[in-house]
Amino acid sequence: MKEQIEQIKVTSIEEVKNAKDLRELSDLKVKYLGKKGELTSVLRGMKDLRPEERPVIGELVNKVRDELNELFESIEKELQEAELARKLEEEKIDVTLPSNKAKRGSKHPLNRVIEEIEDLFVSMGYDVVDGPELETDEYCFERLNLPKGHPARDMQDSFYITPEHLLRTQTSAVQARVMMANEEKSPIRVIVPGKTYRREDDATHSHQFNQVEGLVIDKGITLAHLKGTLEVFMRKLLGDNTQLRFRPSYFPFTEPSYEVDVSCFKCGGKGCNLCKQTGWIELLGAGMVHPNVLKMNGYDPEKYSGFAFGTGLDRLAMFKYGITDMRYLYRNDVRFLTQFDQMDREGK
Ligand code: FA5
Repeated sequence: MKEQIEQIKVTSIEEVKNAKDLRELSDLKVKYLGKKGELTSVLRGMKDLRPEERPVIGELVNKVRDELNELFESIEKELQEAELARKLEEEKIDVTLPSNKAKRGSKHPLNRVIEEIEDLFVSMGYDVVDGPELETDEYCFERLNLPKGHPARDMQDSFYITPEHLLRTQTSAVQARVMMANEEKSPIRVIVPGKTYRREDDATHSHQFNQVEGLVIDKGITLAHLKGTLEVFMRKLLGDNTQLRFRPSYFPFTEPSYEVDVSCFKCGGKGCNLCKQTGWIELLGAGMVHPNVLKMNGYDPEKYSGFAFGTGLDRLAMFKYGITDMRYLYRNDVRFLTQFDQMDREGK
């Protein structure tokens, strides 16, 4: 048995010293010192020895075990240090190397137009507000004088989620929300930029597009205020020489209602391919807030009047930047999107 223990000692020391990594070392620890390890099984065999032999063998086993434990500890330390050194070497960062140049993004043309409009209206004392894109039938239509079954609902092909919920077809929905939320029924001056949705899809119509709504309610508001405001708005965005033309139209929530055209900023009104030789481009719906809408949303039409307008931001961006297909705005093509920094810099 003594020889067996000596043999275990020699081979185990040899193997432990040659362990390549911590995992191998831990396997060896199990092999020799674990519950079912070689030294432990020697101890178990002691019951078959003669009584006088037992203390001698016991002492020997304990000595070998202590030696082995010590060896394991020191080799473990060595391997840990080697492992750390290897990691440090591998994960070393050379901070003096030149960096990979981070590409700078550029602002989306729609956001450029939205920010320009917001800046202008905030400078005129307006608040910028928003509303939910998943809207109720009540706010998108009913509170705007479009009860269920009204034929003018057909003008806007809609995405209904339930019979009472739809993706809003117009930012006008927020008109009713702002009026209802104003408990004191005090004057209102807001613009509402935001996403809108209709079941349409071609070069000048997208299923998702953006509108900006304007709503002003106060005592003594007239059509002159609407005209003046839209003139400032369009001249700021499209150029100082822009002329406006009001054509009678129909929206259930305004009376009177207008389609507003702007003089073609490409040809100055002479006629070109952009304006289809008419000299005018249709850009806005607008009008004086219908007395029914005021009443339905808590404002007394005998005391208050107001104007509202709504314009498609995608179309504005197309005109401003000469974009020929609305769908480019939604394709995420970097080559397309990065052109506008330069255009804005050059004041185009
Ligand atoms: C309206 O949506 C009214 N809410 C506007 C309004 C507001 C009138 C306040 C009176 C008072 P209209 O359906 O014409 O009106 O749409 C307004 C603008 O949204 C259009 O001139 C157009 O620029 C844009 N637009 C409409 N449908 C689409 C579409 N599918 N894709 C892109 N732009 C669109």
